[in-house]
Parts: sequence; structure tokens; C-alpha cells
Amino acid sequence: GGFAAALLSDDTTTAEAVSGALARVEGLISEQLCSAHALLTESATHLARAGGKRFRPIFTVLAGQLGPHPADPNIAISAAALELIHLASLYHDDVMDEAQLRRGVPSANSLWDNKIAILAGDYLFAQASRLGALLGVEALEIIAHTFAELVTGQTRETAGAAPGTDAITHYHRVIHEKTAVLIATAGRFGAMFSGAEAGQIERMGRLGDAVGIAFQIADDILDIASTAEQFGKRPGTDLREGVHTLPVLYALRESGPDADRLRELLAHPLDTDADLA
Ligand code: GRG
Repeated sequence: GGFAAALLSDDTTTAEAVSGALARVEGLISEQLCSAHALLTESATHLARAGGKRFRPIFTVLAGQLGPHPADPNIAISAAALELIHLASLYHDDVMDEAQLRRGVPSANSLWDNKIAILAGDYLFAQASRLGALLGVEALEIIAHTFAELVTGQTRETAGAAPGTDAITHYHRVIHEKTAVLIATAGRFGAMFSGAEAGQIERMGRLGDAVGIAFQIADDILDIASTAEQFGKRPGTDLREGVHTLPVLYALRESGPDADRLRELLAHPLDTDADLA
């Protein structure tokens, strides 16, 4: 991947080890996409084949360079399991948002329907669990916990801030759970399976959490300020769903007496596709 290569550009030995591990991750993902039914295989394969940055596996494999055993096969297995969990969440997210576009291609729910998209997501999670089981019960427990956090964050976002909870505090809690925990686990797994020390594992977890939070804030800015071509999905989802992300929360906080007027405008976001047609 371009991303990992860029980080490692002046260290060819490590760069080759990383690209080798990422190729193994792709092989493991492909194996897990097969099923006993052609439609399930096709729908589960759809988004995996459409690309995506593979940020979580890249982070796992990079963290896997830290310890004395960077070639441990569990690094690639855990990386593949985490990408499958991420993929599963994208299928269900698109159903929840009625999204038409993902990774620059039609979403599964628009290509087939919600039923098929939900089933594909369920299948990908099952296959991630199967890879997780190869890693042992401790890692499987971490994977289950990570996935539970992701679902909790999505629920917290859907339910909205509890009364008395500051909106910016709520936002940070949501993005930690729905995005950063998975990237933190990616860092921890890489370090752990390469035999890194406890302190290094802990630090890769903290780094992953920080990177994940930054990553989600960047994604939320792109949802407001990008095009479908740049974003791979249709921007504006958060505004249409009434979800106030960090840039909007800052704008509301800084708009003083105009905050109510701004809130009113945000409640009726301009649908550029429809309204400018
Ligand atoms: C699968 C049972 C089940 C539940 C899932 C819908 C849901 C519960 C969670 C949604 C969590 C979610 C979609 C968080 C956003 C994470 C995020 C930043 C996605 C975009 O990630 P990128 O930019 O995408 O890494 P690519 O396509 O590059 O992989």
C-alpha cells in the first residue's frame, strides 16, 4: 500500500516485510469471503474488492515491526480479522444511513437491498470471529470487546447526547468508541503478536486511539467539505441525519447570539443534488 510504503520509504528491508505481510492479509481476507451461497459470496466480496485504504491492517502490520518477531503469522491474521470487522460495520452503516455510495462504488444496499447488505455484514463478522479464534481466546475476547465498543459508539451517536452531557464531550466519546477503539486494537495486536514489551503494546494502543480520533475528525470534516469523487461516498450524511460533528459543534459554540438561527438552518440542510437540480 502507498501509505505504508510512504512511511517506510528509506528502509527497504522493513518496507518489503510490510508489503509481504499486507499481501498475506489480502489473501486471508479473500479466503474468508467465500461462502456456501453465491449471492452471499458476491455481496460480501463487493466492498472488499472495491478498495478502501486498508488503514487498520496497515497500522497492525506497522506496529508489528516493533517486537522481535515481525514475521509472526498472527500479525496478518489479526489484521485481516480487524479489516473484516471494519467491513461488516460499513455494510450496516450504509443500511442505517440509506447510503448509495461507498468506496466509490454503489453500496450493497443499493446494489441489492437492505436484507442482503445486513446479511453480508453479519457474515463478515462471523468470518472475522473465525480468524479471531485462530489467535486464541484472549485475542478473541479483545476482538469481541472492540466490536462491542464500536456498536456502543454507533448506538450513542444514534441516541444523541444524554441530557446534561456537553455536546463536545458526547462527540468525543462517540468517536473514541465507534472508530478509535478498533484502530487502538490494531496497534496493540501488531505490537503484541510481534512480541513487543508491555509498555510498547500500551503505547501502540494509545497511539492508535489518538490516530483514530484524528482520523474520524478528518472524516467528519470531509463529510461537510468534499465531493463524492474525493470522499468515495456522498457527503452531507451527518447533516441530513441531524448528527452534529466537531466542525458544526465548534461553529455553534462560536456563533454566539446566532447559534439558534444556525441550529435552525442545520435542521434543514440543503440537499444539493435535489435542491440545485
Ligand atoms: C456489523 C453488527 C454490525 C454492527 C455495526 C453500523 C455500525 C454497527 C457501526 C458503524 C461504525 C462506523 C461506520 C464508523 C465509522 C468508521 C469510519 C471512519 C469509516 C471510514 O473508514 P475508512 O476511511 O474507510 O478507513 P475505507 O473505505 O478506506 O476502509
